[in-house]
Amino acid sequence: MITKTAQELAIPVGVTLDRFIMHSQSAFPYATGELSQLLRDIALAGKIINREINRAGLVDIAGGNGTENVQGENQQKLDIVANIRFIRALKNGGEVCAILSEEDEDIIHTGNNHGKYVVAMDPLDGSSNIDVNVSIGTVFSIYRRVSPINEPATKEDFLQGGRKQIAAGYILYGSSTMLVYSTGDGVNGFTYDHSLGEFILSHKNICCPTNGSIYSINEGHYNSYPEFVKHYIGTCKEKSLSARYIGSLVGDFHRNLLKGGIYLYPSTKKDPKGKLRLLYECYPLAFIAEKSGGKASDGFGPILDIVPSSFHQRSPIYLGSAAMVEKAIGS
Ligand code: P6P
Repeated sequence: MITKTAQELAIPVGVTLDRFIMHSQSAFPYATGELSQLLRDIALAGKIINREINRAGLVDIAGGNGTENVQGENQQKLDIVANIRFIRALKNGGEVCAILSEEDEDIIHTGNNHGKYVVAMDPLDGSSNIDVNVSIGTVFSIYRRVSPINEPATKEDFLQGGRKQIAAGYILYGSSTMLVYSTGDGVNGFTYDHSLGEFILSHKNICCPTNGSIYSINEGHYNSYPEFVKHYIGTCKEKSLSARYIGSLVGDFHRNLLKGGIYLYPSTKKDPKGKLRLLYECYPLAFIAEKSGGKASDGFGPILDIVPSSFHQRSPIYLGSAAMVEKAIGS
């Protein structure tokens, strides 16, 4: 039984992430602290990656790594660093029994078979923007494992479906570094204060505006979009909406979440199933969108209702302000 929601606890802006997590945990009398610790572990990895990214222009850590990931995409050096840092932080934290990463084909077993949770993540999305100093981000999704405790995690732990996420969020490495997450009770944003080395509550109970004046899509792929998408783009132009697309999902999503807007990545000839990955990009951002009053669809139904079949499957996505998503998909 929940006595009070985190929001009702009237936690003031300005508190540290640690204190916020502690207050929020007190709203769940039977919480045993493992999820709280897991969130701290993610925040720690974010602080470390933030430091690496800020040094990227100064040390030989930017640019391509000369390797490809499971997606066949050129890995950036920071992709590798971010992947290693997150895996290490989650391993050392002890709460996670396994990880699914965009950078690795298979499940990464942490050895913590007593851990109750699994994490699916894109350690550094938009990393091709690193060399040109455009915002990039980490996206993560947390599930309670369904496989037996004290045994290795199984693929079923990761294929539970979007509605089974118990928490999800992202870290945006931009003009400031922000952690935005939800454990199901509202969405809250924390801005990293370098002088304190702490994430500070700066955006309490984020609500995605029902409508907005920003649409985010790569119009370079226009000719290969489905007709309903071409029609929607036309209506955006008729209404003189603002086209904002930085080629970095987390940055585009975060702006639209705060100001109102829609991000669209439809199926294309190159990516007939869409480009973005369901388990560690679409599901977590759909979770954040829905928990803040927005919507996320694959063009046919809610992203969170898609039944997953494989770790790295892709999906079209229409994500952001509810009224704009509904109009885009013609519902
Ligand atoms: P395109 C980055 O590679 C990414 O996954 C998202 O961050 C971004 O929104 C999208 O792909 C950009 O793809 O085809 O427009 O270059």
